[in-house]
Amino acid sequence: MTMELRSLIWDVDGTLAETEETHRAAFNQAFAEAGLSWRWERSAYAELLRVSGGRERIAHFMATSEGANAPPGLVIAALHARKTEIYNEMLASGRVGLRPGVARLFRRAQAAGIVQAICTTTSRVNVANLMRATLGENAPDFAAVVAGEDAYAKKPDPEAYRLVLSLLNLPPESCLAVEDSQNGLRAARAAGIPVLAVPGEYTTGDDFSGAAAVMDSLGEAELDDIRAVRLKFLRDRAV
Ligand code: XBP
Ligand code: MG
Repeated sequence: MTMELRSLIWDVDGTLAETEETHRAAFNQAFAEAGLSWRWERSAYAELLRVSGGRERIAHFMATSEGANAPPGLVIAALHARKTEIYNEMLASGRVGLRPGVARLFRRAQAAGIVQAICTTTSRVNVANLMRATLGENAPDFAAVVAGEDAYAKKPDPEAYRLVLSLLNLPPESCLAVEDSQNGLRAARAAGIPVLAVPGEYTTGDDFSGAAAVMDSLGEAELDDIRAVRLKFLRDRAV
């Protein structure tokens, strides 16, 4: 068993920041601009979030919702590309901040030589702009960033996490993934990675069985607490 924590692998949406209300607003603005009468209210969006990935979410909505008939010629990729532009304008306006404790743990991990990586379903540009808008020059040096465009299958499929592990060249049990959702937890666990779950505003009701620990917030967490979560998980599994 690798005793030392080698890498923290961070999910983005819901984990680093409560971004989903901004994603939702961006989807709705893109729909309105395209002349669509679709509007995703909060309760409907909570259901739609079970489908990870914005393009996949739109396709699922079109396939399953009455009244979601698209006009001929509607291209989901183009609609989603416009949503991404709007989302990034919203990020640049400073409306999204990091969740409590995230910036401190970034700094602590970097100082301790723990490799940090990103494993997300959202686009690479969204990750870069979230970091720019929140931490600017002080964003950590991520050793790997695997984003929505890098994997064929999105979470809960483990493909993105497996890709992170191969880029880091680390065994799964030497890492800890930090995730806010059941989809993310399942993806990381299927890749063999212990998971610290930090449910967010849309995911408090998710089933986190299989997580090494569940914390409401990282606001009070120190690096030793994070290390202890992984070690306890590995020890419990070994007996
Ligand atoms: C959560 C998601 C994303 C966002 C929307 O990603 O499922 O799809 O809701 O982003 P994470 P896009 O893995 O970071 O929790 O529209 O860019 O897909
Ligand atoms: Mg998430």
